[in-house]
Amino acid sequence: MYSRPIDSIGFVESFDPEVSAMMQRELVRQQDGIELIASENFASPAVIAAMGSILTNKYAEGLPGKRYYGGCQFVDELESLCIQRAKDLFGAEFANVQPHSGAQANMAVELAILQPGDTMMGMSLANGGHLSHGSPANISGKYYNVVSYDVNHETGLIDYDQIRDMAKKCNPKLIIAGASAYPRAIDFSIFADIAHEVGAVFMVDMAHIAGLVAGGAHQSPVPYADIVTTTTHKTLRGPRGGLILGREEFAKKINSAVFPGTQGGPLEHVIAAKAICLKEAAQDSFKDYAHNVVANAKVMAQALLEEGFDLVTGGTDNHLMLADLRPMHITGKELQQRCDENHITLNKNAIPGDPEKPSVTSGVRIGTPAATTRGLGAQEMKQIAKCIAMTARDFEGTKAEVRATVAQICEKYPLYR
Ligand code: DSN
Repeated sequence: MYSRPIDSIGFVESFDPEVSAMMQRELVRQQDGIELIASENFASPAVIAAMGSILTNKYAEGLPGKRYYGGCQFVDELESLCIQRAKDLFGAEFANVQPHSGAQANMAVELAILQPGDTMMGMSLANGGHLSHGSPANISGKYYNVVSYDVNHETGLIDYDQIRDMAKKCNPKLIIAGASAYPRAIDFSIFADIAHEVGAVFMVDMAHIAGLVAGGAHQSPVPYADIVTTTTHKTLRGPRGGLILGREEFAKKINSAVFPGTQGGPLEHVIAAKAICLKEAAQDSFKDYAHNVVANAKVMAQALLEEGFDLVTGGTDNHLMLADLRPMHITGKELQQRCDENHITLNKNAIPGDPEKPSVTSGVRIGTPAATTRGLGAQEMKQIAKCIAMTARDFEGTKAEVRATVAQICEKYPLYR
């Protein structure tokens, strides 16, 4: 996929060979390796071109038609188009497309809904949640009273009854659903019921699954949640950034919480790229892509199980899986490093109840969004699972064979050439 040249590196070279050489090395790393980081993807040349455009020159604090600077007539058109595309794609009443990232989107929602010290619930980071869902290390954990929920450590699954009990006890003003490392479908209707039972605002962070939602490969949270946040660069395959969707009644508060609450000038070049990615995600071919991501993940999960890996929850419903490496007698840190050396990129990841520290971990997270964009299918998923198993079991004895397999797959599915 994307078999056309990326010209920007060559263009930079004439002005700054040092930076250009670094960009070139990163391009070759992406081309010559297999990308399995569940939160990464390959943006289209049009998305990349918009990000590297003259739109970066414009200041535009405020919203379309209500800016604090002159000369905003064209970025107004652009941002309005992006807002409309976001609302249309996800069926939302309201959209703010300015958040610079998913964490900024979440921070803005928390600022809009909560006062310092108010209670919120979110999935703990150690169990697959996200820093911005109330980690003590994040502003969300410092400013608000956070009651975190875990997954069941035996099954690896979300325990909705336990969350309901916790919510009834702590009476949160905000409940967040959504995860960075949860391999199963999340039932947003149950979460919505719980939130309504306790009078909480219900927010879903769908960053990881936004592309699956857009493509109809995961239940949409939009009909159930009051507010939905997402990044645009994961399964949605757009530029690095965030956006917020929601019910109209929250629009004013959220708009003020984004600007001036937590951000200054919006990145109109990134907003242009978001508009392009939202158009791409509305195409029929994107539906195929989203379903292929899930199909590839299922094949990869089955192949890993056959290779002797233990998977948290026993498999996957979405784009990722979490391998518990304890039966293989290797840590997440060690397997990540060995895979890096074999040009397979994945990340160490805590498993529920992990006895290892976060910098080591007993697991790895494996995702199929980027490899699927590149065109890889079931046959390659099986080959890659075998490569990961060989890397875990006998790194030195198999590295030549693994690297040859990776090179052959990368050659067959060119990227940005
Ligand atoms: N860093 C992202 C991930 O890898 O899931 C979450 O923001």
